[in-house]
Amino acid sequence: MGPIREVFLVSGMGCKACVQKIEDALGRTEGIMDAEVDLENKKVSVAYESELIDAKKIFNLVQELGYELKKEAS
Ligand SMILES: [Cu+2]
Repeated sequence: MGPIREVFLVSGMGCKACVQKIEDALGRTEGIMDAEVDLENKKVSVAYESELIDAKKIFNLVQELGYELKKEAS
């Protein structure tokens, strides 16, 4: 299986420094190929290898930074 891309809602972000913090932390994490934060819409798009990392770990990681992730309502 290749990487999957998922979009999550992020709460608690206020500025570009928040965006940078989240993108840096996710970008350094094994299994995550790419993370792009959309500050205006409070979303983060994450491409990850599901064999190496799962959504729960990504949630925890972002929570440790002081933000809250949620699954996007579909
Ligand atoms: Cu900020």
